[in-house]
Amino acid sequence: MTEAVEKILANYAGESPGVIGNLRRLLNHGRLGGTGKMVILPVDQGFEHGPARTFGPNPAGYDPAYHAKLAVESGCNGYAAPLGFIEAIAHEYAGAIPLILKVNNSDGLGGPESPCSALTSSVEDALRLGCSAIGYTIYPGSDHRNEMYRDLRDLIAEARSVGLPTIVWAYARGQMPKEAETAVDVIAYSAQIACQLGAHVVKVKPPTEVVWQDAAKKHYEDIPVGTLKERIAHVVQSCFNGKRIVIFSGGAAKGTDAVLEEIQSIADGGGFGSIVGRNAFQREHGESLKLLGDIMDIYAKA
Ligand code: FBP
Repeated sequence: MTEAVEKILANYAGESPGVIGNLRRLLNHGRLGGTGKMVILPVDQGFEHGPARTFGPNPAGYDPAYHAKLAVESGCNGYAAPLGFIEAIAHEYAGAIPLILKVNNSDGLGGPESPCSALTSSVEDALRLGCSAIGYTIYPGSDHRNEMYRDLRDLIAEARSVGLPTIVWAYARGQMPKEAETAVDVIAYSAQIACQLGAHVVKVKPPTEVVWQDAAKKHYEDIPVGTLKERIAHVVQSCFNGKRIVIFSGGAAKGTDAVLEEIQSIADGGGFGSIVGRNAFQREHGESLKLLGDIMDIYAKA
């Protein structure tokens, strides 16, 4: 037990021991175990973007075993994936690394206006597969957001009743242009919604300098958001003043320097960590191990 982890968990007082225990498991596992920071490997892009876009750059990734092994070898805090990928590896990896079952998913074959992920697995599946948490995506900005919020309310209640925490992917999309999805006000707002819905861990994209909502613009005159470090700090503040864990996604594959520069800003801004998929598993095995190690080193020093 470390002070850093226990300080974070104190913000979850009132939760059931099962939920707190699984959060402790996530925070204490892997190379960053005990630091209060976390790096998770998410591999749901096969469902979200399709197999060729996802696994084409590194065909070893068509095999579900590849990702669980990568998550363990690199020392990630956890591994998140939809039902099929978790079912394929759970017999070997449950207990070896915290598994996170992504219980809803959206394919890339529908229209962009009113996105709504389908429920693709259950809390019962998560228990059966030895998972430490469930994951769920909301799309604030979609016409279907209220259905998603209602489903999430039920899922959090069910997961909590059996001691599982919920990680919420908060992705604004739907009735807004692409640049609004990552606007700093929209990211902070989406993160706040996830916290208000009862998320134990929130996951958002790194925000840009854009402020999208007219009603929010004048308030951002007084909030420093000129640098990524400042924007991260604002998102952390928006997650109950740092009392909820918020982690940031890696995004589409990019150069190593760009990835590490972004991670440094996330760490400097007080972010709790990263959930890096494509930038990890789309690289050749040795390179992805090196990059994940370098990412963890940045958080370890934060
Ligand atoms: P990446 O690091 O690959 O961005 O993964 C994080 C993630 O949240 C995945 O879980 C999810 O499939 C993906 O991002 C969604 O990305 P996009 O918004 O580009 O569809």
